[in-house]
Amino acid sequence: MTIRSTCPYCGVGCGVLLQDDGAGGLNVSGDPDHPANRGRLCSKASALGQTVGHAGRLLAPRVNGVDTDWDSALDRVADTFARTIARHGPDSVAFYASGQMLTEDYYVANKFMKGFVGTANIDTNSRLCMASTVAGHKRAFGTDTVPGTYEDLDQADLVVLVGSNLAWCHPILYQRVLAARAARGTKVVVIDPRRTATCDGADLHLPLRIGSDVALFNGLLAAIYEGNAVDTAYVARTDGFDDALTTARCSEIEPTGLDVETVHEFFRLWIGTERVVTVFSQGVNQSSSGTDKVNAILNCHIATGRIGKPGMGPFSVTGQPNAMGGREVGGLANTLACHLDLENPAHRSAVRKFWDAPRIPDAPGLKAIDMFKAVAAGRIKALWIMHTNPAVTLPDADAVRAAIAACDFTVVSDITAATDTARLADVLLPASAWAEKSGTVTNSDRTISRQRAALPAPGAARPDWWHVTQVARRMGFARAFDYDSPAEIFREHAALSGVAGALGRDFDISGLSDLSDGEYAALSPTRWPVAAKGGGRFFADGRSFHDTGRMRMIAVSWRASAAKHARRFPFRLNTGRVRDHWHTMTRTGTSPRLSAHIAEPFVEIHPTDADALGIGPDTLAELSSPTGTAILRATITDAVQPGTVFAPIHWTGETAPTGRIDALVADVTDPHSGQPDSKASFCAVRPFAAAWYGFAVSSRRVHPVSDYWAVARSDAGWRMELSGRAAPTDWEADARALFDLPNASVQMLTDPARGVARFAFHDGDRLIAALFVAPEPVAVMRDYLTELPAEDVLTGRAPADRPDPGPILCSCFGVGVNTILSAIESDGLMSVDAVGAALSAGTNCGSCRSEIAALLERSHMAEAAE
Ligand SMILES: Nc1nc2c(c(=O)[nH]1)N[C@H]1C(S)=C(S)[C@@H](COP(=O)(O)OP(=O)(O)OC[C@H]3O[C@@H](n4cnc5c(=O)[nH]c(N)nc54)[C@H](O)[C@@H]3O)O[C@H]1N2
Ligand SMILES: Nc1nc2c(c(=O)[nH]1)N[C@H]1C(S)=C(S)[C@@H](COP(=O)(O)OP(=O)(O)OC[C@H]3O[C@@H](n4cnc5c(=O)[nH]c(N)nc54)[C@H](O)[C@@H]3O)O[C@H]1N2
Ligand code: SF4
Ligand SMILES: [Mo]
Repeated sequence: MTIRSTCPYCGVGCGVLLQDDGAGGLNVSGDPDHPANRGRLCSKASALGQTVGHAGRLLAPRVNGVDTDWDSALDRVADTFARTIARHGPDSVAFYASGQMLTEDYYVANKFMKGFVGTANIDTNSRLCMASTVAGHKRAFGTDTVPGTYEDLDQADLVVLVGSNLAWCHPILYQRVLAARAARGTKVVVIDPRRTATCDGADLHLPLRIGSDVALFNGLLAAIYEGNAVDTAYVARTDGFDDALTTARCSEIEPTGLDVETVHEFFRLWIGTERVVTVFSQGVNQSSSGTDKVNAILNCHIATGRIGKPGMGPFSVTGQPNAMGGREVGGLANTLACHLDLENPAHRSAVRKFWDAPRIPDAPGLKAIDMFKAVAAGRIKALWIMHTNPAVTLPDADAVRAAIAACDFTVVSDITAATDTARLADVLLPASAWAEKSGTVTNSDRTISRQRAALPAPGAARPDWWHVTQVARRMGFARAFDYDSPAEIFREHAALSGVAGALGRDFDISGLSDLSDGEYAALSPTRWPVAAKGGGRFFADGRSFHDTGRMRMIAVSWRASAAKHARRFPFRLNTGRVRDHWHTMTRTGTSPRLSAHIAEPFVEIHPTDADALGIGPDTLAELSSPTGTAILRATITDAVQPGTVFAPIHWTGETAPTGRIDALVADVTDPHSGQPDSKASFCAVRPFAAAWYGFAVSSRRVHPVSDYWAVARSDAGWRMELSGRAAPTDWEADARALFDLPNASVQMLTDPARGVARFAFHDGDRLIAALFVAPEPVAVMRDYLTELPAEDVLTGRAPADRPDPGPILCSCFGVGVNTILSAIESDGLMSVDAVGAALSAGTNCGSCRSEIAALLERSHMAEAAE
């Protein structure tokens, strides 16, 4: 049987087909009928089948570290919350939710806190993700609504990607853009301080200075005016044009650091192309001027009337699978359900009446950063964290970790038994994972898709909505939380959106409020507005959801960021994502295929800086900031600008404890949205004083204790990178302790004078663990050794007839960099398609095509130089 569902990763919201693999797992393929992906999948989704096993799953409720039954755990949560509220008032408790929760989970969590506990202290990790867009949209449109649809990307003649690494973070949308480029010659411009994989398919890259987007888009607005490109009829229906333009015309391009020619080329292209979509993501949102950046972009589209029409518009792409659904249910501390406003008395009273709720707070609650500060200060005494890992992903993460640890009472609902956050919980509630539960999610273009259970939940795991309703019932709210299925919750949410619609709000899916259970089960992807006119786009007519009915342009100015630490911490730390991992890797980290692309945390440093600091390739670098430290592998590359470094966000206390990058990130926030600036912290960089480096493979998971370690899954077990400040006196004893193999037979090769040692442990003929140590970064064939081979272990090299594939680039077919490079050279391959024809690389999901293109370029440049 084939079950249609939705990919649980990014906000593109691709449809997947799930089939029983006959061994308790799933075969996952793309749904050819889903409008987001039409059958395609990226590398992460192609490996979903490898992530549905039960290893590492939380299987039973746990109170104070001891497994227990549901009744005891739920009673404990309900009693403690009720007691805390009775003693200290409703604002002494808080809920931290997630844009990965299903709409039904999210709706009941929000109803529970705002309607029945009576506090607005519910916020979500979308505060770290979409909050600036929400605030920017509301300022311009009077509602948080994405004007366009994915079809606009197919129909555009110019796609501008601002602070978006679309090739890695929204791969299927990137494939759509590349398809449009092939079909109609769509031009692609990337605006990013870093040269990313996305730039490989672009016509123009603007490597602006971090944080300077407002200056660039103000320049564009002034150029639109000077180039007579203003749509005067459209602008006549808006407010704020004169102020916005005056401010923009006083603005300088200089803060961007870009050369004038490149900037003018971009302006000419943008102004001269009617069908332009400006896509933006975290390089825009995660900034101390995030909301202003959003409005600077919206201003240009409003001024030209290029909004809500085929092939044109500003387009905020959502990160998490249900970031959009979270905005619909009002999951933020300053919003109410169904695009209603918490601070609007009429909205409040309509929702209160609909819910038959005792009270709804009239002031916004604590936003994420302030919420955890209140936890640290002891003002929040009971905290419930659901479907997110804040001990890793919030800025100033060491302080957040300490705050959670010190909180009187913390509940964590998760699928994973050991995360940095779960380890701090008083009560752990086991959740059903995506393939085991039912509900809906809304993607970046407002399409609501069903997630459908295909596997039974293991152990005692139950869906998140059930966790909330069970606690709510125990706290005396039985009638309001009397749901038995997600379908019931969905119908109520849809009905409430009708109330919102009657109050003039745009989010109205009341047409779905009388779906039968069967119709809900069969619901096919549905874009709202449900009664769609104009292709399901908004704002082409210039009407907004402000009381005046008029759009607003907002005067915004570039502000230099406060550089109070610049002397001691001279580098700017930019952070973001890699292609094959999802956030804190609790799911992608269980897939050997996805772990093969990048197996450890790294920092990109410009060659000039690396030289000046004495940091060599593949050595380790130590980063520090006013809040924390990190040790990361140095990747020396001119993809980053001098004076800046880039590090990924994915590593945790479980996978690489010195790679927790948010320990370094300052909790600076945008004044309008409260979103943290995760892309521009101040830090210092220096070489890590390594006395030794190690590489290890093992058939079993081990828990190293060295100053630096990073562990990753491989097909045969686990692989590890290690390093320390002081070399041990007895390598063999240390190796045995590392692998917990006190008595296994060992082959070794040591040269104490050179500081080199190699050990291979066997169980009979089978290699079960090996360790390679050297005073410099260990040069062995890692991808060969991770297979736990039978031969040539201590040499660290594959036999001559088995060339080392190198780091895996194409994760679908397991094709490595070396294999691709040697095929390019020996067969004279000239194109990505030729590489695909020869090796299959890049022919399935296509996520690695831009990296293959970069290898081709590198190889041909090297040839030309010879
Ligand atoms: N593979 C993968 N895909 C994902 C995710 C994942 O974890 N892994 N997570 C999902 C989620 S939740 C999100 S929010 C999205 C994020 O998707 P993206 O926003 O595309 O990803 P990031 O890597 O966070 O940041 C994007 C870029 O912003 C750039 N940037 C930094 N500062 C500035 C600036 O001042 N101006 C400009 N113009 N650019 C700047 C960075 O160099 C970076 O390349 O990805 C989603 N997709
Ligand atoms: N420096 C820096 N920091 C960042 C960012 C950045 O770019 N730079 N990006 C920010 C952004 S945009 C985001 S979205 C956040 C993401 O950060 P988080 O949301 O904290 O990261 P995840 O790893 O997605 O956490 C999801 C958790 O939910 C669990 N889980 C999985 N499925 C289920 C389920 O069905 N139910 C329940 N209850 N639990 C489940 C997982 O095991 C995991 O522990 O990080 C933010 N932090
Ligand atoms: S682009 Fe990839 S990760 Fe995102 S929804 Fe589609 S298949 Fe999933
Ligand atoms: Mo995100």
